[in-house]
Amino acid sequence: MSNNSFMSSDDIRHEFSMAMSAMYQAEVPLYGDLVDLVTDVNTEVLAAQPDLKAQLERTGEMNRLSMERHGAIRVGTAAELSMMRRLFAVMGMYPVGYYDLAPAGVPVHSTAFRAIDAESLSKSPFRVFTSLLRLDLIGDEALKEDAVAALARRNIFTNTVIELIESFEAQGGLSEQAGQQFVAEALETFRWHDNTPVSKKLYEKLLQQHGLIADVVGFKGPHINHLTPRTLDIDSVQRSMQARGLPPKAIIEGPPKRNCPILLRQTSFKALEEAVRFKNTLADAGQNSHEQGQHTARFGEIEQRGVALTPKGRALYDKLLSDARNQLGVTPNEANASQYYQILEATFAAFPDDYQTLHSKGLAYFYYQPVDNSNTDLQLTSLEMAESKSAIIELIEKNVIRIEPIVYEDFLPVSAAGIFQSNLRDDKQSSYEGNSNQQEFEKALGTHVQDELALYESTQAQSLQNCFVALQKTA
Ligand code: OOG
Ligand code: NI
Repeated sequence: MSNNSFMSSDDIRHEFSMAMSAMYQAEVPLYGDLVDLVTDVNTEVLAAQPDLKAQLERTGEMNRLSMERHGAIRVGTAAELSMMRRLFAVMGMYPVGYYDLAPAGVPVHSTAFRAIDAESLSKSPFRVFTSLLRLDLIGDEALKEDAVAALARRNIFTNTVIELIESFEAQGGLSEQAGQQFVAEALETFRWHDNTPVSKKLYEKLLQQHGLIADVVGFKGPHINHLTPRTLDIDSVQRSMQARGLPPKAIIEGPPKRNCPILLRQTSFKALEEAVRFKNTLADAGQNSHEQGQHTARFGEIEQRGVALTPKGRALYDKLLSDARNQLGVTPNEANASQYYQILEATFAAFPDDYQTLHSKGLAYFYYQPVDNSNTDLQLTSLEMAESKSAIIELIEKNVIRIEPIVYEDFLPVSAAGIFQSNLRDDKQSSYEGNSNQQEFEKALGTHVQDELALYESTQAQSLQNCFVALQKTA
């Protein structure tokens, strides 16, 4: 088969994200309401802020806005994680970043599977935050054995999807027909099952250890636990959620509201209590007398994305966020939400809030785009110019080139922990001892995770090069 007849990974990812969204809307109708709310708010924002609309057009984000979402799953074993990596690779999604959530009391470590180059991202920015349960953090040895045994008994992938993954790897692609079949088969892994493969007794023991452990070990597979559309005004969505019957979590995670959004702000509606039927282990099995129960795991989330930060910008963000949290003294919650926002805003006053300063101080990543080369007396004969920050700033001031923010495509560990926690029935432990273990994670994954900062750096460098090439052509 020639390469031309393969379905592109970007198309497979796009189809998959649409199918996933349709499935989740059918499973969790409130998520459909959230998508409608976000669409309404985005339409209003774009109408009211033509400058923002123009900016999104120049960065290629306008087309992807309505299809933009991320999801999250949790897996239980190294074998599951490594097959998940191979499954996502069929869709052009690769592991980026390492997130250690144990210090925040969530017994997982995670990565995000996503497209990595700017062109693929603009075709479909779908990402999946993927967590591996850390059974090594369970203290109760007997329970740990039961959990390991339960996980060993389950198979979260269909036989057909595994065959399709193998054939993708062998041939370097899938035909259109095989690609469509892949989408349908891969979706099965993320489906919700209300009948569990464990007894109520085991489920409750797992739950007592941690809600997350019950959510992973107690189920047939890694049901998608939320999907997250992207909004242009998260404060407005947060305000309107209650009125649409979507109970919002107490606070918006991440940086405060700003003129120039940075990184990522997130909020969610709280997880539903859902009826489940446990595996019957009673002597009178076979009479359909399943024990009933409730499980809380699935929710809806929204996010507002801003400019990606350089290591220097990120260090400042981390410092200011931790200053604000220390000043509050406790984990932000319903009772102290407005006090927390006040502290957060005051603390972040130290973070420059215009793109020119973010650029000149090297705090954020930008695309460079050609504007007008006609009335410059500058000689743009060599790419050496690109080496000199002051030369670039001069060109920006003379309106020869302009900067546009490179959007942050990743996640934030403190925010992620807040999202996890607000959707668990109770969180007993405030932090786990035990070192961050990226090596263990990568061993389970079967590869290294990519460094997100290197990806932004190279996108920025590439755009500078393209910009100079374009200017030289018109010079
Ligand atoms: C993942 C929570 C983290 C985010 O957007 O930061 C997350 C989970 O609940 O499995 O989705
Ligand atoms: Ni999320």
